[in-house]
Amino acid sequence: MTSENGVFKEPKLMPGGNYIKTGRDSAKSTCLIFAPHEDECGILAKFLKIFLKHGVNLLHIESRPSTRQPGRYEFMVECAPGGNISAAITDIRATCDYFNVISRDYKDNQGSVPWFPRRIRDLDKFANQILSYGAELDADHPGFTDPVYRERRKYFADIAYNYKHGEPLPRVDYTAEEVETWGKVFRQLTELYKTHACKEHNHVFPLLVQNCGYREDNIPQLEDITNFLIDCTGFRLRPVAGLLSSRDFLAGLAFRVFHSTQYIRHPSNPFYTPEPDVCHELLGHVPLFADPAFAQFSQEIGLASLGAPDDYIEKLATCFWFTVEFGLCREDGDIKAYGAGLLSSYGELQYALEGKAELRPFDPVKTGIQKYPITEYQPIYYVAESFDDAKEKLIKYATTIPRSFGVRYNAYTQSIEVLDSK
Ligand code: HBI
Ligand code: NLE
Ligand code: FE
Repeated sequence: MTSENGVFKEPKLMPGGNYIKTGRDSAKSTCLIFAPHEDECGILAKFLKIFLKHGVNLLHIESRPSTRQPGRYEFMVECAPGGNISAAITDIRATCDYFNVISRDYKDNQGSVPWFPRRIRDLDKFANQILSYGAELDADHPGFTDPVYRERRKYFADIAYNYKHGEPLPRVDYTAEEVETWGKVFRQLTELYKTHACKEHNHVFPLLVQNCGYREDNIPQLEDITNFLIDCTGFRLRPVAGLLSSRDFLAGLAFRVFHSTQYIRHPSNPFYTPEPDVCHELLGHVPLFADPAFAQFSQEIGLASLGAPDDYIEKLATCFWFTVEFGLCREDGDIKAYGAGLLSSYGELQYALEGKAELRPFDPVKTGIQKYPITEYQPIYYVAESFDDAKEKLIKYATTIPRSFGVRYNAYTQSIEVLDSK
């Protein structure tokens, strides 16, 4: 497991092999939005000459009435990678009242907005941008020296790489050894849930047993779970090969999409692993995503992250860590667990409620800057009053994130509407 100050490192692109190019890739293009100084005849032709001069190919051109300056027009152009885009940007910026760049390489363009998915299908672009996966397990991972386990992880990675939004989630035949590991985790945890899990988790769990094949001798299938979640809150699962960057992972939540691993932890230590695995996703996360207030809270973190600057992505990821992953909540005077990292670890779930760790009230401003370890039990946990209270605090916090636009999710079109001003 790789970490840097307790935060997952930015992903490196996986080398060759699995990278299949499927037509236009807006994650690699640069999008410019600009309003020229004056509406003069043939202004578009002038701009096109600038792109020609700098060898920049355009994938899409659109002119539209400006909401910033009524009565005037602005242009949106999507540039293919290649050519001298920076030079074209400099030339065009000089002739414009309004100019904005949306790009995956936002660090190269001062003041530009990081690219973010606008349609649910855009999430297909994250598939190959993962941090670590089966074939490249880190040396400190228990499965690193186990060739059978490594091969198996590769199999799961390929499912995720090839998955496209809208397809059924591939069903997997788990081996007897895998089912045995699941069984150990399942048996121990379901005993603890009665006393340690929050009421929302305990409410949903029996429904998963009834509807999705949650049993000691069966690892449930992502396809059955996603159908259940869609009925409950509209949350859906997508298979993922490993860790995504915090930016990509959080963006999925804005669409009520949860990136779920499908492989299972190495059998050497069933009761704690630092990595997400199918036990963690299915026993920890899934029950909570079926709860409407929790689903809303999760989506708000996602919406707040879209196009946010890097330092705020880190703060939001930290808030996510101390709520969705390791959150505790107050319940009729008791403290219960709702964080998935606790609900999937027999070891840490007991530890978290034993009174050995420090408990603090959840407050995004403070929680968002707390450092944390990712490969051992947490020294500090944050306590939420309720999911609604945590959500209100987060929405208030999100208004302090510097961003020149607002966002709204349109559930009918499953797309993000970008609002000109907040
Ligand atoms: N990627 N697949 C996956 N699963 C996670 O839980 C996950 C991730 N990437 C980043 C991440 N978690 C953390 O940075 C969160 O705090 C956002
Ligand atoms: N430590 C958790 C477990 O053992 O299930 C997984 C945490 C993933 C962030
Ligand atoms: Fe998780």
